[in-house]
Amino acid sequence: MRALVRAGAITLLTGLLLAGGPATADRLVVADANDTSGRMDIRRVIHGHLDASTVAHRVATYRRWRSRMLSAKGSGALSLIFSTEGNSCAEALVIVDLKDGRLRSRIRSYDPLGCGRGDDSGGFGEWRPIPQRPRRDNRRSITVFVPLDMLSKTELDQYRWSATTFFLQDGTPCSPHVCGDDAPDGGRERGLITHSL
Ligand SMILES: [Ca+2]
Ligand SMILES: [Ca+2]
Repeated sequence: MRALVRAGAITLLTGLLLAGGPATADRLVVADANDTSGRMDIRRVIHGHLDASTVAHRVATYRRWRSRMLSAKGSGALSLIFSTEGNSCAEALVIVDLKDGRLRSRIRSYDPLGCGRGDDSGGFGEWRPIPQRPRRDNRRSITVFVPLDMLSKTELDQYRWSATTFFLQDGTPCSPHVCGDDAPDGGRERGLITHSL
């Protein structure tokens, strides 16, 4: 709950869905400030369900951007970080990119021993492709799906997550303070949003 308070403006919407299907009450919208420059400044993050076994995470930005920003030659990057074990550590990382003209997402274990350092000191797992491809809802948003059985080997009653973007300006890497955004602010284990299942 503390993460929710830190997140700032929060709107709870019930009876709505992120991605179609039967009505559920678990959709959460968390606003993020217009707090960085560039096309991938996050405006809000939203979670919900695609179906009973797959959770959905929408990242909406203030400005329009093309999916090719996420290609190998593009100037942007989008990742989601997940904490599934009820502590302050993050255990899973999802990245989204454009490969052969199609958006894809992949997941792997994240910082398993570093626990908060966000580096590879604990080693990373192998990337595993997520079967459900990300969906562009419009030019300002994207929804990333994650099967719960890929997020955790054990059945979850909740998990926590955040979104991070990085991008270049004029082809030159710039300060993370200028060219990256976390939502909620703080990102990583400090600003994770709780998704109760
Ligand atoms: Ca922002
Ligand atoms: Ca932010």
